[in-house]
Parts: sequence; C-alpha cells; structure tokens
Amino acid sequence: MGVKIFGDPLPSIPWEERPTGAQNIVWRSKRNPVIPRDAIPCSNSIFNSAVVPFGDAFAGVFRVDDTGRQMQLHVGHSKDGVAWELDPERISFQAESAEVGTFIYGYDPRVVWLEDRYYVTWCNGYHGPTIGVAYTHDFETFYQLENAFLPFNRNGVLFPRKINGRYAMLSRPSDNGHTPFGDIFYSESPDMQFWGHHRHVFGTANGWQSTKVGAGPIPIETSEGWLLIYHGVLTSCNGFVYSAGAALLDLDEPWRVIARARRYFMSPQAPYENIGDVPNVVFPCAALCDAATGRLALYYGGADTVVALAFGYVGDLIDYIFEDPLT
Ligand code: BMA
Repeated sequence: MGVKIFGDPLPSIPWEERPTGAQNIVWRSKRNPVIPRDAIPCSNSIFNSAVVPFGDAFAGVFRVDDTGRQMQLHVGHSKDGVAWELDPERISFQAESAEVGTFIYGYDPRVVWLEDRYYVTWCNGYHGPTIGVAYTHDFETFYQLENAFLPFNRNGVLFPRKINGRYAMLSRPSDNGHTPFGDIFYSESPDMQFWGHHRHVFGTANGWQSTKVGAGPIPIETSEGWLLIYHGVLTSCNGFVYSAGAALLDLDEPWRVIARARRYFMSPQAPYENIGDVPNVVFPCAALCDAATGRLALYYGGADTVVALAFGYVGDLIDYIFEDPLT
C-alpha cells in the first residue's frame, strides 16, 4: 500500500532493523528498557513518557514517580533518542492562575509540536485527575494554561495541527480511581482554553480492549487517515492487562472511525512488561516518525516501571488494521 505520511523526514530516528524471523508488526528494541527505573536519584519508576525531535536531537517530558510515590513530570534530553538524561528536578510550571498552577500531581504526558511551540498535555491533579495543558519553546520554561476539561479525565492527546480551524484533542472521561470503563472522545477549541464540540470516537470492544481504551501517541497524519495508536485494557483474573492497538480516523472528522484492528499489535510479553510495580502493562505515549521511510519508533511504559522502545513501519500498521478489522 503506498501510504503517504504528512510530516517531516527524521533521518536521525532511533532505529533497529526487524530481527530475522520476527513475525510481529512491531519489534522491541534490543536495548530495552531504554530508561531504567532508577535513572535519577529521586525516582521509584520512570514510564509512560513522551518524546519529540528537538533541534538536531530529542527532548521529552517524562513521568517520574518519586520515592515518596508522588507522580511528577521531568524534562529529558537525548542525542540519539535512546540514551536519555533526565533533569533530577521536576518541571515547575509558570501559570497565570495560581489555582490551576498549584501542582498536586502530573502523569502520563504527551508532547506535540503545534504551529510554533511544543504543547504538553498530561493527567493533572485538580480535585481529581483531569487534562493539564502547557506549552514550551525550549524545554526550560513551561507555561501552564487552563485545564482542558472538568475532572475526571485522562489520556488527553492533541492532534498535531488545527482541524477545521480549531485545536483538536482526544481524551478519556474517567472516574477518580482505577477506572473500570472508558471510551475515547474528541473535542475542539478555538483558543486552547475553551473546549467543546465533543464527539464520541470509539469505545470498548472484544477481548484485549473490553474494559477501557485510551489514546496513546499524537495521531500520525497519513493519506489513509489519522493513524491512532491506543491502549486497550482487559480485566483478567490477575487484574488489568494493558495492550496496544491501532485505528484510522477520518482526516476532517476524526471522530469518525475508518477502520480499527480487532487484534492488538503488542501486548505485555517481555519481562519488563510483565514484572514491575504494575505487572502486564504496555502503555504507549509517544511515536517518532520518519515521513520519508515510514519508520516508527514507539515509546511506551513497561509495567509502570520503565521506558521501552519498539520499532515498526506506519504502512505495516495500516495494513494490519485492514487485514482484520472490527466490523
Ligand atoms: C492507568 C494510568 C496509567 C498506568 C495504568 C496501569 O490508569 O494510571 O498511568 O500505566 O493505569 O497502572
């Protein structure tokens, strides 16, 4: 399939060739986990984190649960996207509103280049979890805006451009605990402050995604639609199991699903995904993409403990969606 990716070439994308004989659509880095749980002195665990190209290198916002088990956000930099240096101090957001800016907790960040700056969204503590929004130009100073939604909400993921003249975000309304439900919704904003035009995108389905679903990395714009990588959760005898799947959303009306794979493309099967603070979790929050080759580098949290990396091709993910779609 001749898929066109609307994006920039990224020849420096981290990459490993598909191992001989590997059958899966994506394959794990031989260097996994790329960030260990104790990469900085204060960290209990580092996982569910977001990275972007930055200058001729990479930068990101990382979920660090500290040794007090507080959920914090830290900046990281990397020359190659694999070896990361994390700031040992958490991000201190500059906020116009002291009330919104009072930091309670932050987790599961996403980062996107949008127009002229990097936006960060995350699960922000404000009388329960909701979607925090901030921007930065340099990964040094972060300006916090209004929360996008009322609590309770998680997995706020911005699209990388305005759609029909408005900013666009996916999110997942939830509860105040380990939510046993959850569908993905779409919302629009004229100004990054007021969000509305809410539309249902999709909900739970068979097996691996039967308890809840939530958007993962920033959607990738292709000639076939927005490629959305998301997590789906199964409730097993041993608790929640987090796997990753993919869907294609309409370019102009992204709440319309073009196709969605019935099967996951990755489930927790490596030791660092099965064993950790929360076993059996793969939780993708970022994808680097080289539009010239279709190469994809997927960053995900393993077992709520470490950051891991997987590789694949955008075209293969789109083929997999159409090979066995939900009907
Ligand atoms: C979700 C979020 C994620 C986490 C997952 C598994 O509700 O809190 O950050 O990875 O649970 O524990």
